[in-house]
Amino acid sequence: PSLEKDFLPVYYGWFLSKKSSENLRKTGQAFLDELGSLKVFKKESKYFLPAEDPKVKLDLTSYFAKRPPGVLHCTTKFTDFGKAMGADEYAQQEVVKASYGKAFTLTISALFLTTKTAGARVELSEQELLLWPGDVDKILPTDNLPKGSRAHITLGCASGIDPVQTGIDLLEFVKLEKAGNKGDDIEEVGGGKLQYFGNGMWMLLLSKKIEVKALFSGYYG
Ligand code: ACK
Repeated sequence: PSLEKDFLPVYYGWFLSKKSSENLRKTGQAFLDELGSLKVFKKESKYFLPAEDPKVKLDLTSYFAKRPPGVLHCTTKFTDFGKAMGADEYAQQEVVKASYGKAFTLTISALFLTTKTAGARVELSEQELLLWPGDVDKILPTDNLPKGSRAHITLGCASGIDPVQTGIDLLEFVKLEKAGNKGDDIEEVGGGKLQYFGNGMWMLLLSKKIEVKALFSGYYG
């Protein structure tokens, strides 16, 4: 019995390099600034405004004021110090042990926001998918979505919202895509094609995907 078994992290994931993290934060900020200034967005901004006071000026930066501290990350498995379902099984996989402390390149294909969260959608490579848990790509037990559907980097959360919501929101987009609701193609903007799925759900498909460097590791609270 090794001492290591007593050390399961809060979560496993890829932690962006300082530089990649700063760049992605800037890109996310630019997305909020641009979206917030668009007429199509303003027309639909009621989802982001308090019902009792819909005339207040919306500032997306202060709306998504809960931003992750430190470098940005892409969670693979939330293990909760070993208390979460499947935590041990995940940690004991050879590929997880062998990849621990290794650097990867993650590809970001889109940025999205809902009334609850703002995030970046991550497109995992075959090799990266080996580190993806089998049980996280669903909201309902009956959901059947491609492996890695949930892969994301949280950029910000609205007041009162926990970061776990970002992955759930992304799954909601994927479910809409799968149901054939591709999202209205709103317009070409700076970074790509902006899609609107209704109910305050926006996604920017990046014309030039972003690559970030990231270390596979664990986070200990
Ligand atoms: O933004 P995230 O992916 O969402 O990164 C944080 C990280 O773990 C630390 O809180 C994610 N997280 C929290 N709870 C869960 C959960 N139950 N399932 C999956 N991810 C979670 C959160």
